[in-house]
Amino acid sequence: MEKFDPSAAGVSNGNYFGFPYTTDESNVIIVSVPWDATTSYKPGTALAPEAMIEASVQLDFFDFDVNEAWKIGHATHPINNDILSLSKKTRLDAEVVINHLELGGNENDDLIADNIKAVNEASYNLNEYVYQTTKSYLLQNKLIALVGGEHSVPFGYVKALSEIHSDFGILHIDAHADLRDSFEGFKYSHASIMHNVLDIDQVTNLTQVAIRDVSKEEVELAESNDKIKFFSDQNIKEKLFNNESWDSVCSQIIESLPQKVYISFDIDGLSPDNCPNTGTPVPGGLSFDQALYLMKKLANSNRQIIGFDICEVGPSESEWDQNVGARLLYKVSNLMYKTNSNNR
Ligand SMILES: [Mn+2]
Repeated sequence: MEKFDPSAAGVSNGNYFGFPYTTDESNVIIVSVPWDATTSYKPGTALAPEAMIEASVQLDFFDFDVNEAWKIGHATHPINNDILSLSKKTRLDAEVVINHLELGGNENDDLIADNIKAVNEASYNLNEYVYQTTKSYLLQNKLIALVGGEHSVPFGYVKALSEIHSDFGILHIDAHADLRDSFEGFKYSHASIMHNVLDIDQVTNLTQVAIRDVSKEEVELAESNDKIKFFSDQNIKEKLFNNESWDSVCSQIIESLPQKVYISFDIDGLSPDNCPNTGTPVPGGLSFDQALYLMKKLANSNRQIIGFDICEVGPSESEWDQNVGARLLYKVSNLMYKTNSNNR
């Protein structure tokens, strides 16, 4: 392994954190998915991977929780520009549909049938790309951090994990429940990701945290499906206002999860000061520190973090959104490695 000085000035070499490591010599592979074809409100998250790479170079790499974390080996799987092009093209089809619906049209109108079909086919191909890419690294015993893109992107990754792990839970941090059975006619919409992964048998549990912008149907599904444990933002905050500690709330969240945990982190689960340019910002949410405390407590609970994604970071000129995203990416990558380091 090339020598890396974590205290030197950051190097812009196209890799996350400016690390010099190849995929072969690394334990954690960061896979970028520059995709925001179905975003309904503010597009732009397809450019998050590039922006997070740029912002990540100026981080300091000492981690209070993981000894010499920069030696773990974090490698960057190159950004696939064909995916970015497909996202742009698909977004044009999606916009025709979204505009039609916003003008009072119906999902079933013939006028937009071809556009919906094109979006669904492209999303299917995207899922295949993510599945193939992540599956090949999993077979090499690598850990993977997936960086979106909109929140539809982890489907292929969760599917690949389900072929390696016979049962696992998902810790889903998000302002939204993402439980819609398709949205605006799009089967693989950002608003349907958790509905879609629940169809995977190996996903035995879904623990949703910081949820605060939901439909009636989503709440009904959460309440009626035994797999789902629902920690709404309001419920969490009321506990805190009534003098329960954040530590105690974290224990309740973690106790709802099985031994193997996948983390799906929509950045809008955090308070909007951490992600002002995300696709669908919502007031409320977790502070950055609360989120990190939950991640650390999960890692220390004897559970194994088998993978994670960070989605919906909306790049900004100030670089603030991508700065927060990059720090979260580094911390969760390190904790994931720590919970797996006994068997590697
Ligand atoms: Mn969300």
